[in-house]
Amino acid sequence: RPIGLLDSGVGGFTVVKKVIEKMPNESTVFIGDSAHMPYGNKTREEVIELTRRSVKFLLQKDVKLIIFACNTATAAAMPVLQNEVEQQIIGVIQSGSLAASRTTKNKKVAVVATPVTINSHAYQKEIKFRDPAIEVTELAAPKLAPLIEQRKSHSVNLKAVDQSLQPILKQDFDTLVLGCTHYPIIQNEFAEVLGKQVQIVDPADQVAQYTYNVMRRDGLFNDHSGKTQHEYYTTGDANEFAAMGRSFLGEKALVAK
Ligand code: DGN
Repeated sequence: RPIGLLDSGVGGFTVVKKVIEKMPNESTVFIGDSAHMPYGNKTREEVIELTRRSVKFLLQKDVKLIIFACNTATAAAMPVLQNEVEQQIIGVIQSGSLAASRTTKNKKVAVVATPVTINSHAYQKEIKFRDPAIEVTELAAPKLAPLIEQRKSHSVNLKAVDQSLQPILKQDFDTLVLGCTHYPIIQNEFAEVLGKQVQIVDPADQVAQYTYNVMRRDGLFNDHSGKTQHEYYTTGDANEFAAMGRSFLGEKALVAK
C-alpha cells in the first residue's frame, strides 16, 4: 500500500521528493488540488472541506498513511480530519517547528507562510512549546505560493521574495522556516535574499524522518519485494502539474492524470 500525500498544488512535490529519498522502497500517491489553490487565502472552513475531498481521494487509493504536505491544511484541517479517518495523518508544522527549534542558536526564528497558516499561529505555538525562550516572528506572504504555481523566471521570483521579506529583513533571526511547501521550489531565491547568516529550514526533511519513525513503530514498511510506483494527480491542468513534477523530481515515474 502506498503513502498518500496532499497539497493545494505543486508544493507537495517538495515533500514527495524527501519522502522518496528517505524511503526508496515505498510507493506514493500525491494529489495536488491546483484547481482550488491558493488555500492560503481561503477561510478555515473552506480549507477543511477541500482537504476532506483530497483525503477521500487518497483513501480510495488505499493509502496506509497520509501526509498533509501543506502547511495551510495542517494548520486548518488536520485536527478535524484526524478524527474522521483511521489512518494516521502526519502534518508539516510539528516537524518544521522541531527542526527550527533545533537549528536556531540565537533563539530567534522567523516563519514565512500563507495567511491562513500565519493567522493560526500554529508555528509560534509549536516552537514555543518546544522552547519558550525562542522568539518567533511570523510573516504572511500571500503572493508567493500562487506565483510559484505559475513557474516564473528566477528574476521574477527573486524580486517577489525580496519584496515579501522586506518587513522582517532588518531583524536578527538566524533561522527562517519555509512555512509553505511551495517555497522550497524557490529556496535559492530565499537564500540569495537572506544571505549566509540565516539558516533556512525546510520542514520536509524532518517530515520524512518522522514518517519513517511512525512507519517503523507501526510496522508499515513494504516488504521490499514489489516494485515501487509514484502516482501524481491534480484537479488542475495536468500538463502544468506534470512539468513541475518533472522539473522538481526528475523523470521519476510520473503519472499525472
Ligand atoms: N503549499 C501550501 C502550504 O504549504 O501552505 C499552500 C499553498 C497555497 O495554497 N497558498
